[in-house]
Amino acid sequence: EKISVIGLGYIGLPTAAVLAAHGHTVIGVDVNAHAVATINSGKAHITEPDLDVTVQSAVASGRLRAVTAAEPADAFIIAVPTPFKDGYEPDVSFVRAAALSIAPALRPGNLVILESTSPVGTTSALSEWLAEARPDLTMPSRAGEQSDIHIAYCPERVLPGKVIRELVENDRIIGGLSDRSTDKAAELYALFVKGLALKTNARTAEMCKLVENSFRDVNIAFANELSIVCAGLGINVWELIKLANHHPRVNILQPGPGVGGHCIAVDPWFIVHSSPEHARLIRTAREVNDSKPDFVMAEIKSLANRFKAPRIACLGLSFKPDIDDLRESPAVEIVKQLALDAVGELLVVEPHVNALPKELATLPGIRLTSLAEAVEHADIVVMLVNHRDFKALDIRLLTNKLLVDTRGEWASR
Ligand code: SAJ
Repeated sequence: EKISVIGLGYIGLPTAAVLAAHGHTVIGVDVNAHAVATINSGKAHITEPDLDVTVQSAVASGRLRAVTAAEPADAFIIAVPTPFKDGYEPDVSFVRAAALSIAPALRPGNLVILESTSPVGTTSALSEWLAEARPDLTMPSRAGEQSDIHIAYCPERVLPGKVIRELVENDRIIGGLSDRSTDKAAELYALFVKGLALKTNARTAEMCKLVENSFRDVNIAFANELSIVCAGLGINVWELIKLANHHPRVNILQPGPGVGGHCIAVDPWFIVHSSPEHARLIRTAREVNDSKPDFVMAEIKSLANRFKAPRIACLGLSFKPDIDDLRESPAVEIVKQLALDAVGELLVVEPHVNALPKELATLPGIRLTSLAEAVEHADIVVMLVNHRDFKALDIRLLTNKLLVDTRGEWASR
């Protein structure tokens, strides 16, 4: 079995490497020549625990090879980004580009799987794009007749930081455009997945992925809203949540500085866009989470006003603890706004990066430093990301400092 993975990013590369580790021949395809060269030299161009070693042995064994143009294979797995445009309209142009790139390589009997988070209907659009490019091949239909190509939607649901393990262990949703497509895709995942293969149709599978992340977003919004309400009422929200969660049917998530990453803050908009009048709760949750950084900023500013030349330690930049991913991070947003508003001297601590990201590096009054130095010199210490290193901080060092604790690390002790 020869499997081609289109898009060698946060999902595609680990998937390609894990398939190769299970003894399959994998061709990874990416338009980024630098990524392709890096992978062929046995390295990963993205950071994820255990990914480097998995890629290295996959390439060394000769089972994983990266290229910039699609080649014939038995199965194609598409894992390209699906961002949104202005007005929150999903942008599926990368899926279309991937479809057009594999079309010339398709042969009867091939299986095409879409893994990218996608608005409902994208798998069926994918089938139409392939049909237009290859009128000589028949595409699957629900009517059940035989087709040359099998097509299914199978969302990835791995958690950044645990990708290699979750790729193998998580249950998979498998939604084909025909029953035969669903079965074919299930056979493919059986090659490396230990979790269950849950079969459905493509539209339900597409919606399922969006719903999982929206569920989390709505629940985090509930926690974030509570944190703002409680601040006004003089109640410690962390203690409150701990107490409420003793109820057997209550499980409130943790408030934070906002919701980051490229999934939970994006996917709910796909539902809102497809059903703007009815997805009211989902939209409001997005707005609540998106506005949380402003609340944190206001809190920091009001403390900073007490000093002539405030020095502010900002602990953490990544979008969640113990990873180096700064994409869509509320912590970056908050630090950036503090710098733009010249609120004070900013001592930024982020043990997972060697330099400030570009958007921060050019701003005045901001520098990356060590935890010890930042805490020692700061008037105000802001906990933005509860990294392991920060949790281990001796709280006696914080005596006489003003604290803004967005993660409940100190406030909940
Ligand atoms: N967060 C909170 N409070 C919480 C939990 C999370 O503020 O109680 C914040 C985090 O700090 C972070 C954001 O939410 O900024 C998202 O973090 P996350 O750990 O909830 O999720 P992601 O974005 O790393 O991964 C999610 C996962 N989806 C779900 O848990 C439903 C993952 O399984 C998906 O595969 C991934 O999105 C994806 O690719 O869609």
